[in-house]
Amino acid sequence: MKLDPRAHSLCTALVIALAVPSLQAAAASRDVNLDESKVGAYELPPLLKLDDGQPVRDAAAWQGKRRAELLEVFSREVYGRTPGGRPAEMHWAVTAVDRAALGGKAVRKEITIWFTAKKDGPKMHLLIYQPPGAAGAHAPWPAFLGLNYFGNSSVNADPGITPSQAWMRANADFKIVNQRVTEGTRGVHAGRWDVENVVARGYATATVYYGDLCEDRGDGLTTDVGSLFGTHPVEERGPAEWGAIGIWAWGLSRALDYLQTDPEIDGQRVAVHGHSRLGKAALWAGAQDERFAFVISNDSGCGGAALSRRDFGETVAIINTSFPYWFARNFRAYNKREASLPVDQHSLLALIAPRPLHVASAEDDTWADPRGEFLALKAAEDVYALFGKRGLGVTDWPAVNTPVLGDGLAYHVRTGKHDITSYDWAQYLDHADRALRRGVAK
Ligand code: GTR
Repeated sequence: MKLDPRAHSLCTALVIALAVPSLQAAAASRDVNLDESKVGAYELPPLLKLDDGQPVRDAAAWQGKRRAELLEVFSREVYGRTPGGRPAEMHWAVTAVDRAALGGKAVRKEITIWFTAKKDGPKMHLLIYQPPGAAGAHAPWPAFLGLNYFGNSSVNADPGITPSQAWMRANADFKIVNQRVTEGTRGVHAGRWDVENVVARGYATATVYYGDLCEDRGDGLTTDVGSLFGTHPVEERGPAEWGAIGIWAWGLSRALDYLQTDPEIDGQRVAVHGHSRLGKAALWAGAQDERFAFVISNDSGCGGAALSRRDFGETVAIINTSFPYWFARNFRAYNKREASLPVDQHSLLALIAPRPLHVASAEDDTWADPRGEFLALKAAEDVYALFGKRGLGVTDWPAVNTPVLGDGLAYHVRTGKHDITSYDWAQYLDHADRALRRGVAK
């Protein structure tokens, strides 16, 4: 559809207002393209060429050299460097178990993980639901792991989940005004987690409140996990020092550390997933930590699965301005200069190869550039091919509600808005049945 320029800018402002109300005033005044016919030409940086110009011809050269080069670029230029792995004194305790949760349909477990020896130091709370039944009968269970936005008790109305005491981002729908919330968010994101269904399909599902790791605001960088590593205030950070996305990704790996010790969970078959900003974190976690067996990006957009060079929807300049604490300071050098980035987001997706990867978009989520998410995945196919994986098996962007479950890679775009729905979960579960089930080839 061709629109006249005035109608286009009006429509642009309207779509942004619907997608991201808090950014409406700021973003509408900036230059956001939501018109496919105005996307300019771009060239993606090569995946299969080493920094010294030598071609990458096989999986060994990719794993042995190219992978490390690209990880280094993302660490230095995009997300910032992850300053360390599992702290030596990290320890945990199972604080509650209910073997008859959700009306007997699930086992609920709560675990507190302290990152230092101190009980009053940085910590996170992990919530797990798993299918009922004695450990050993069908266990260990393959699992999904993701961070949540409004505390563990937001993922289900289950009155038994311990509510979070941590700081929460303001949200008019849930009547949160930058405060510590206890009961207020119980069950508010139950639809996004689909716990009953996931458990009924034979999977465990585990989650941590992202605010336990890094509060989603500039000041959050120096508290919690940031404090553990001496992270500097947002504008005083070294150019390659990490930001919130790096911290959230680090927390996902620490949750996996625990899951790999839980005898009822199959730690070799854990999928990491995330929506939107937490989809960016899930991809970065999956790229760095090869223990994640399956990676899922739900509407992760700019700085996630969407190509930065494609001028559609949110841009590098907009995201760095709206959220200066999410990425490394170095990333700002690419504001309006995406073509000079030594990587694009297809390189991030390729870092997940040969492990199964699922990218999902929503038709009305133009801010996240659904087509750009598909094209990044398509471009990552070259690396999957090195491992003998056929990839998506389609050349064109699939129609809405026509999921593509390929070899190693899967993609779907559904009708509707920026969200996670039971339709999305149905696709992830179908993919997981192939990717995570014991006895089924990956
Ligand atoms: C928006 C941001 C997106 C996406 C989204 C979210 O404001 O521009 O990149 O991360 O927030 O996380 O919901």
